[in-house]
Amino acid sequence: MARGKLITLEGGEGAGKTTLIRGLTKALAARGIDVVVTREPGGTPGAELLRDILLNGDVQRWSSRTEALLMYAARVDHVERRIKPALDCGAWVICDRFADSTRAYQGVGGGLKAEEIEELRHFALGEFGADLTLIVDIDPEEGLARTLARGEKATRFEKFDSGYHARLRQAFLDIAAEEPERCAVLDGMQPAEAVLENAMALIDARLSTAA
Ligand code: T5A
Repeated sequence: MARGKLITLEGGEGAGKTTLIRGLTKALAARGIDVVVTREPGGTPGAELLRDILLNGDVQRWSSRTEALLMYAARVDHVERRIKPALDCGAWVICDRFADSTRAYQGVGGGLKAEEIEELRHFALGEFGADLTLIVDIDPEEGLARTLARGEKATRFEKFDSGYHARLRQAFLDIAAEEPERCAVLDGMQPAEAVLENAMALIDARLSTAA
């Protein structure tokens, strides 16, 4: 059986990743592809426990270094117990955030050096990585407004100041520019239907969708 594909979605707060994943899941399933949807931090029982302590509580609850280690502890559990087994069964895994979020949030946002995060990534994952990364780009003010409009409690990361969120946006765009073979940028300010259409066009161009 052919190995599945790993598609990761990245971007700032409220960019529309979860909404896009719903559309992608339907569109790919309609082609007969077995789709597994998951998220980070989280995706396994152990990683969801780590998600809870990472996202809730005081903004300064963890240093960036501790956050990076906890994100990677969750990620290793997720990759070993959920993502790799699904790929081995031929499923396409769509993951809401992955390693680029650590580069952006704990690296550029939190002040850790890119080399330190790269060492951690290599120790944790070796050569394992996404086949395609869709970066949903949005004005951070709009993204935060969308998340606040849902009326849910803000996560620790949403409480950081606007300068932090502007740096994150640029960090994701820089990652896309550094790795154009793996990454593509989508305009998240467009209506959700247009974002989905553009994402499917990229998938068709970059990945074989023959089930
Ligand atoms: N984190 C994560 C790190 O710091 N390091 C790491 O290594 C990792 C993996 C996760 C947090 O953890 C941090 C980053 C995050 O802060 P989360 O709650 O999962 O926390 O946060 P997000 O991933 O940002 O998820 P959100 O749900 O907040 O945003 P989404 O999924 O991008 O957006 P979505 O689809 O839920 O849409 C938000 C709202 O906008 C509407 C939707 O209906 C919804 O109400 N919407 C649109 N409106 C207009 N036009 C469109 N195109 C729209 N698309 C969606």
